[in-house]
Amino acid sequence: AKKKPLVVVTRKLPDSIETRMRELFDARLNLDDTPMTPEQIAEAVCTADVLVPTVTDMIGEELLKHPDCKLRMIANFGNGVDNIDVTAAHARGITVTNTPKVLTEDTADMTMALILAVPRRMIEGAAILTEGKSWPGWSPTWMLGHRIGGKRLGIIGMGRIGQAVARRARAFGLQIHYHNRRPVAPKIAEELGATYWESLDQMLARMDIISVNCPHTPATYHLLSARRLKLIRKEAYIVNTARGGVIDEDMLIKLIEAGEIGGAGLDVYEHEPAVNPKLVRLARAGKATLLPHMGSATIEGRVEMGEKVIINIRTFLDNHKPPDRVLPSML
Ligand code: 8YV
Repeated sequence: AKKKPLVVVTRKLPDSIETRMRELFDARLNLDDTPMTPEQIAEAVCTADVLVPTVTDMIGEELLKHPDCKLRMIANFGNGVDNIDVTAAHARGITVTNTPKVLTEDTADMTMALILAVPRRMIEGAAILTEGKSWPGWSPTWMLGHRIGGKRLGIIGMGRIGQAVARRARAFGLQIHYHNRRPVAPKIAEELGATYWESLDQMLARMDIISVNCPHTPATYHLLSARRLKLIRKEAYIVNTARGGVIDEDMLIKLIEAGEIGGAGLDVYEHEPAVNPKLVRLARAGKATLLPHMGSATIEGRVEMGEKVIINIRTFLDNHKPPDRVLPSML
């Protein structure tokens, strides 16, 4: 019988996905989910035909340029591919795929949840009851947040997730503004009632809530730089469910501490899984709501991501172009 291609999966995946992978491939799975060390990943790159990494695995140029690298495909379990040097992979003829679309709605739900939770102080309020603090009882002036309806939401990155956020936000009465490399199709802009800002600077200076929904690429690293963060209004909130590296996190912290930005709702961080203790302090002071990278964390979503990975691998091994190829020109 023909030797099955070796597929190395770096993390534990849903059971149904692992079962299917075992049937289809010579699958080396990670059943106890201990993250692979850089050495183990380097070894995998030199033995596997296909690698299935996640956001926690850095697949850099050095690994891909290694003379013993025999990888033919990197089928990322995740939408964002900032963990992979796509250009280096491409230069070496390695196909890269991701798992778009199946996590759009889940990520948009979590973004909307933060857009609601931060101004309305939901997590702060919940903590009063669950962390054994004393509740003085209802009062007309206690635990007041800010109204959502009528406020201006500025979405940075109007791709699939940004648009799904806009759709939700519109139902909550927010005014939709966005910055993107180019405007969305007029039909979509009309459906979303969305105003395009070519200038990110100008948009930032006028928004009540800012939501980061763009990919992390070399071009968007610290897109919200120190200079741009200073343009944001004092009362405004920032929500980030994309990637921590899009925001200069140290400056964000400084500005919230100084009362120059109202607060933040974050699902992602610059140095995951480390979370800057200053952010935790801000959260305790009711100035930040922090989630541990849960944007796409639904059982349904993770199974569908796994199914996408399998389709991409099978199509590739059948010598066809996989549906979710990522090319350097797309970044
Ligand atoms: C996952 C994500 O948490 O797809 C992404 O870009 O951030 C999430 O779906 C993770 O990336 C899985 O690798």
